[in-house]
Amino acid sequence: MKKRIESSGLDESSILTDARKIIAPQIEDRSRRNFLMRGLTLGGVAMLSGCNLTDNDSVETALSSMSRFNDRVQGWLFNPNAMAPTYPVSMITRPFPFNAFYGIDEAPTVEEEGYRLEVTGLVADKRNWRLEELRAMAQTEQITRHICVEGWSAIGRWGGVRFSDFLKRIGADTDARYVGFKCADDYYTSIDMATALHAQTLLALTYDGAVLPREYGFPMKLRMPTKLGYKNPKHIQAIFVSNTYSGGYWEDQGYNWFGGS
Ligand SMILES: Nc1nc2c(c(=O)[nH]1)N[C@H]1C(S)=C(S)[C@@H](COP(=O)(O)O)O[C@H]1N2
Ligand SMILES: [Mo]
Repeated sequence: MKKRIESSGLDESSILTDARKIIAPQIEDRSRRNFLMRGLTLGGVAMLSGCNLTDNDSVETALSSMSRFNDRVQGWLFNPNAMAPTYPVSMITRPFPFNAFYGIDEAPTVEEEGYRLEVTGLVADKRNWRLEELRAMAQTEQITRHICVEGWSAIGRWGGVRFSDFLKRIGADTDARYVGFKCADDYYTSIDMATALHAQTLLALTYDGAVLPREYGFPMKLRMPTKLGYKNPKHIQAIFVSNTYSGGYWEDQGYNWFGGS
């Protein structure tokens, strides 16, 4: 993945140092403070401030809005039930950016015909799923902000099955700790059960009202507005419920596993 923030001339470590200086005195609870200080990323700064970190002016705006860091923002960070902001259609970013650990031409082509979503681990019903069966379930839509840890964000419109509905349907053990994902391009990640059950966590089958295009993750991606971009797996082939930690593609290279609220 390209370091876009560097090419825009922004200095990542000094932005984070400033942000930590602003936030630290405002959080009384020591374990929360340590947690946030360790996990803070540029994506986190963007998320907390609602600003795109594209140039020095936007960094200034972000830092000054973080100095008004308050209970509402802390609630959003630490409360697994708090909702991420949603936006009007007019604010959708067009064209929506592509990102992966390779270029857009290498995005995998998955054929619908032979495709089966594998479901394994701590679930009552381990059968495979065809796309048609997922399309037959109740569908919902959201317009939310995707925040990439590299310092950009974009607003998009995703539709599909509420992931908590899917977990119920397969009889997942919702007391288990993790849900893991394996993708068609060798990407993988895992999330905590509270986020898996969050009302805005979506097994996305569409983008902007049409079938999810190849580059954005056909046949399906997990869309979580409460998590940074790299926690949102595209081209999902297998889902497993487990009590065993299984990391993720970027997480295993040092990115924060929690990656969001
Ligand atoms: N399968 C897969 N999923 C992935 C990635 C990837 O390389 N492969 N990259 C992640 C990162 S870092 C980002 S920012 C988003 C980009 O999603 P987009 O192409 O829809 O913008 O996908 C995430 N999910
Ligand atoms: Mo990302």
